[in-house]
Amino acid sequence: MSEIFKGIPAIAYEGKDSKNPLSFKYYDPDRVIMGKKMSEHLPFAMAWWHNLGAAGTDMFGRDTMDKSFGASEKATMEHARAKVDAGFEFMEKLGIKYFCFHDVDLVPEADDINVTNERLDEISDYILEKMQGTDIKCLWGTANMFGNPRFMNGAGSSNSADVYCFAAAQIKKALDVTVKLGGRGYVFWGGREGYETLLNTDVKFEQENIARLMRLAVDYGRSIGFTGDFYIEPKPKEPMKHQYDFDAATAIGFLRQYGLDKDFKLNIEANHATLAGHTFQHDLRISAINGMLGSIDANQGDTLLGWDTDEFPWSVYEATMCMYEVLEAGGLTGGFNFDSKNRRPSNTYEDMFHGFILGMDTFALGLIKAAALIDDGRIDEFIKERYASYKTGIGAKIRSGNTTLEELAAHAADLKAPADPGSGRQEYLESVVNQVLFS
Ligand code: XLS
Ligand code: NI
Ligand code: NI
Repeated sequence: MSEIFKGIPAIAYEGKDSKNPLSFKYYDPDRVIMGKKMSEHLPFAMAWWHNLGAAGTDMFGRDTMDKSFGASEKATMEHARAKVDAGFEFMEKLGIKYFCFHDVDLVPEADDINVTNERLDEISDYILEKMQGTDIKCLWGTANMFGNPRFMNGAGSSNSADVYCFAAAQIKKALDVTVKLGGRGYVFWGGREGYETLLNTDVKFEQENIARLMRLAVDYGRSIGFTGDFYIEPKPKEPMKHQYDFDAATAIGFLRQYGLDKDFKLNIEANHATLAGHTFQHDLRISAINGMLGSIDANQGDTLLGWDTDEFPWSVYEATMCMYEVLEAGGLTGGFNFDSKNRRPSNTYEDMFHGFILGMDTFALGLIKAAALIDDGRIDEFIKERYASYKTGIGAKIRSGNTTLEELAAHAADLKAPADPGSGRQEYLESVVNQVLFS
C-alpha cells in the first residue's frame, strides 16, 4: 500500500522554539507531569467522521477538500478501505493512539440494513488487521441515528416503532463492532432526540422510550462482554430546537431518573457546553462532582456564532481550565476525541496535520499550565479559605447535619449586625491565572 500523505513526515516534538510547522512545540509524549506521562494524561483520539469524512460541504457550497484518499469512487467499499489506510497512516504519523467512529463513517449505508451490516463486518476485519502491530485502539463507537431520513422525528424518541427498531438494530451492530475493536466506550449523542414543537410531541413518552433503548443497549452490551462505559454526550440544540440532553446537569438527572447512572458517564464536548450557555469548564465540573466525567470531545466554538463549529481548539485559557478540571478529578476513563474539523478553506492534506498539531499542542499547554496552577496553590488555597467559616462552630454543625432551623435562626439573632462574607477576589484570582500562564 502506498503512502497517502506524501511529503508529511512523522510529527516529532521539537520544543517551543521550533519554527518547523510540522512539529509539536509542547506535546512531548514522554514528558512527566504530576507523576504521569503526557501521553497518559492525554489519550488523544481521531474522529473518523470529521477527519476522514468531512470534505468542506456546507449549507451553501460543496466539497473543497479531497477526501477520496486515492479511491476511484466515493461512497464505495474501495473508498471505505482507503479511509482506513489514510486513518492509520495519519494516526501513526501523529502518534495518536485512539479513534472514534459512527457506524456509517466506516462504510457507505445501503438501503438494506443487512447489506450495511455485512459491509461493517468486512471493514472491521480490515481495521483489526491494520491495528495489529500498532498500539492504536478504539476509544469509542456509536451509531449515527440522525442522518438517515427515517430518523427525522428522532430515533429512541421517534413516534414510529419501526424506526425505533432500526435504531435498536444500528446500536446492536455498532456495539458489536465496538467490542470487536476493543473499544473503551460507547456514545449516545441524541442528534434528533428532541423536538421542534410541543404541538406534536409527547415529551414524557419520548423520554421513557429513549431510556428504555439505553437500558436495552446496556443489557446487550454487557451480554457480549462490553465492560466499558456508556456515555451520553449532552448538546442543547442543533439539529433539533430542543434537545433532551441539554447539558451535563440535565443528562445526569435523566440517567438517575431512569436508573442508568451506574453504566453511563458523560462525554463532554466543549462546543456543546458553550452552546448551552455554559463554559466548557462548567460542564466538566458538574460531571466531575457527580462522578460522571468520562470522556471529552475536544473542540472549540466561536462565541460570535450560534452553532457547533467544531473548530480545532486553540484557546490555551479554555484548555488550561479543562485540564485543571481533569487533573482535579483524577483523570478520565475515556480520552480526548478531536471532534474537530478544518475550516473549509484549509483544504489540503497538510492542513489536516496542522489541525491536530494545533489541538494536541493546545491541550499539552493546557496540561502544563493546569499543573502549574495546582502547584502554585493560590487558587485552591483561596477556595479552601473562602469556606473556612464552616470549619468550626455553627458552620461545622451545618456541615455535619447536626442542627435545626431554630438553632441557625438563634445564631443569626445573636449576631445582630449584618454578616460579612468577605470579598470574592475575582480580579486578583484572574491575575494569578495570567501570571501562571505567562511566566
Ligand atoms: C455532534 C456531535 C457528534 C457526536 C457523535 O454535534 O458532536 O459528532 O460526537 O455522534
Ligand atoms: Ni458536536
Ligand atoms: Ni461530539
